Amino acid sequence: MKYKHQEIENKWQKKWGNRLQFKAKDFSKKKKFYALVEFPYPSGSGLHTGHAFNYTLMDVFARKKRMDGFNVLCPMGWDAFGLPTENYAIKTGIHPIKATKQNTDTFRTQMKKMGFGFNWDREINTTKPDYYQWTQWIFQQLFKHGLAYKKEMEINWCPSCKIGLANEEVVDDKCERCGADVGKKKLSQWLLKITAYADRLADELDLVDYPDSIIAAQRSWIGRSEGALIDFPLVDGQENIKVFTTRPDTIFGATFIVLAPEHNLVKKIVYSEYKQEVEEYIKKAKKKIELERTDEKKPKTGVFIGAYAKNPLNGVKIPIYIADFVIMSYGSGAIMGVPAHDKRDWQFAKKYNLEIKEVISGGNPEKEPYDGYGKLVNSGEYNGYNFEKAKKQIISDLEEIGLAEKKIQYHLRDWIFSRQHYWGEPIPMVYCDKCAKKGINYWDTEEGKKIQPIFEPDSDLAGWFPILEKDLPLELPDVEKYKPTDTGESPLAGIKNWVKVKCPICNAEAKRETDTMPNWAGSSWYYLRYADTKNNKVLADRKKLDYWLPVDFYLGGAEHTTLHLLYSRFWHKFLNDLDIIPGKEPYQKRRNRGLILGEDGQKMSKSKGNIVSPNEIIEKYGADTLRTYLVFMGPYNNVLPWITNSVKGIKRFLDRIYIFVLNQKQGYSKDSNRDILTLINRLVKEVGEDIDALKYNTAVAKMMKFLNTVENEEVSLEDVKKFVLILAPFAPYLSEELWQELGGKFSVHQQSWPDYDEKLIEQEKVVLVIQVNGKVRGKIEINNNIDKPEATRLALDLEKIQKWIQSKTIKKVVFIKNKLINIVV
Ligand code: ANZ
Ligand code: ZN
Repeated sequence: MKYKHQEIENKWQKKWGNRLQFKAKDFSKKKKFYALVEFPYPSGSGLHTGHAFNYTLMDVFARKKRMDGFNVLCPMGWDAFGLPTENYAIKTGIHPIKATKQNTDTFRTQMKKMGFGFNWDREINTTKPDYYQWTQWIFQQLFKHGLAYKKEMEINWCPSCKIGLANEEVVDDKCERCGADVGKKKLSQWLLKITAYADRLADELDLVDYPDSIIAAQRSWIGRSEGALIDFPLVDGQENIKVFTTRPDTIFGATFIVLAPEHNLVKKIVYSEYKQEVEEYIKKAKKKIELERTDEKKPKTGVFIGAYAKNPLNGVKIPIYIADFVIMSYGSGAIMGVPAHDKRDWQFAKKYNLEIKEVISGGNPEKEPYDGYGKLVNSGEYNGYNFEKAKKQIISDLEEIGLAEKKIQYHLRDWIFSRQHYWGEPIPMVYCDKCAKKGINYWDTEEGKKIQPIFEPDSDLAGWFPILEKDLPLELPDVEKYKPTDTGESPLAGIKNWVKVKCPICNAEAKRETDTMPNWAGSSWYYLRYADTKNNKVLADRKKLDYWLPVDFYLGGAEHTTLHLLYSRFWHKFLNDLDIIPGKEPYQKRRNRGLILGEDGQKMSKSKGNIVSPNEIIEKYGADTLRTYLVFMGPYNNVLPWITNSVKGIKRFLDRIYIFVLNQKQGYSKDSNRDILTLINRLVKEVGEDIDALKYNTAVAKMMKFLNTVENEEVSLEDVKKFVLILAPFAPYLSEELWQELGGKFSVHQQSWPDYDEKLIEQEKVVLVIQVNGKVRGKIEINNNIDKPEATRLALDLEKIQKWIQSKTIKKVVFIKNKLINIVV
């Protein structure tokens, strides 16, 4: 009697075939549950351990939900546009469509081997025209409603990949992909006005269940800053310099002004003897990318421009500089330098020997900048004010004389939506020179007049028209070369007869947009399409959306905490504003999984040779072992190193389960004895609760403990079956095999989660006193007779106890059963 994993897994894969394909039924009377896990980019190297981990976490959860009687939607698809496939095509000449097909076939096969019960009848692929038709359609809606605009922009430019890079694709001033020095290039780009939703994207995080860390990351990415624009009049000249500050309370400490080098006043007010130096500085600054300029660690540089400004409150004369750490696109592109209380200003003042004037008490600004709280000093009539009160008072006093206005500023920028690449969704727009010359824009046309833009279209879009809706999808044409051109245009620009098109308005000869969309586009709405994957009239039927949305649980990786979540929340809100989809938020609950490291405790990577291949593990130990191991490694959101010995341990655990169940089969006792009955009932309850709370590791540990206890006992058929049922989400193949051996009905995966008898589980409760270093820090109600490790775990789980322990090491735990636990640190 031996557990032959390969035989069993192959057999059930065949038998299940399409018969046991889980279906999510639209409008079923059962309660719906939408369980979404991030869809992968199907790379050439197949499923990696991170994927296997992510999908196993979700598959266990979804299977349990099905057993609980929910109508579960747990779909899968492919986010397949993007650079790796394009680079592969450039290298090999193989068409990206073909490469994508190969890769998705590999991924699908591997996922099926892993036993993932996705709704395969709802598979989507962002690179298929019947999908990206709607990505294009959404873009057009954004345009029509004033949320897409064109702008000549300096972009981060990699001269080697010949591609514009988003800020996050620039690492240490170098291209993330090829390592070349990143430069800048001016290109006309499409932008999406995500900033128009900044407030809602920040505020409506209150409506969802995300971990605090994700909420904080999103809020900081949006970066809402409340401050004021304050005018500093020039000493010689008419103009005022507007500075943006979040700390008007420190205005008496302003000892200089800094303008961004690109500021349009610079050329006007610079004194002639400083002109040359200033111009040289501007030239240098223009070559730098923004990240380099704002890098905290880089030394501050700047030049004096000869001019002075007056402090609007006390008339003190202060010098004006330009410096590249001030960015033109933020606030007003000018700041008041308060070196006593701002780190960058402090560095700048030290370097150029400028006065450091303390105006908030509490620190020692000669030694280091003090950005803490305090009362005002050296600030005339405001002395003694608390800084918060001073802030309000100073703004309103300046407002009264017309020298200040309140201003809310966001760090969030509009989303640069153009890519000069082949393998992406063509942007379905046309530019007509003739219409442009006449100043005709979309909202002057018959169709456009009917549209009420949600936001005032704010830049000159004359001559830009969406291609007609009936002409969508605009399919990606074949090209000879996939490589972007030297001019920065996409390869599509080289296909003359594709570019040439009739203007939809005046029928004159016009040009197609040749840029494509960023990789983020297709994933910004994919969760909507799963509700109705085959619809060719609308992006998804409204009734189906009403039934399935919102996503009840969205699981993914930490790398998507800001951009993907933010972009998709933005599109969701927009589509909801158009009343095409329900709800303000797409994802009700979001959790990030942790990271699996190699056996050496390092990030898995080819160069380190520490990659674990899911395929090999499946061959050797089976998919059930791999799944159970992955969830047993530790809390799902931790950083977890791979341990091959523990994989073997899990395999042995499954071996023992196999033998235990089949042994029982020889002769079931009619009833389990009272102790076993209690144990199994408690196990069913606790494993169920653990799965719901994503505490898979403790669930598996409890099953191990149970097996240890009952392995050589007589257990009733009914109770053995219960054990097999709760094993099912973790080990779908083995549980199916055993279920059948036990004479169960066709599939274990069509059964309900077993019942348990609360009365059998009920235990006498006792109050345990918790001490840290001998001092009482809390009390907790626990089950009678729990052991020391369990009590320790429960005590350490408490927040009020954690507070006393934090990162200190635990030296000793003293435990008096049912009475007291003392943690010595
Ligand atoms: C005076 C001051 C005193 C400031 C002080 C800070 C502390 P956040 O919170 O990120 O919005 N600032 C304004 N515009 C800038 C620009 N274009 N480039 C670089 N820095 C700029 O930061 C707002 C603060 O960043 C502003 O408040 C300004 O410095 C600076 F004790 O004004 B503060
Ligand atoms: Zn025209």
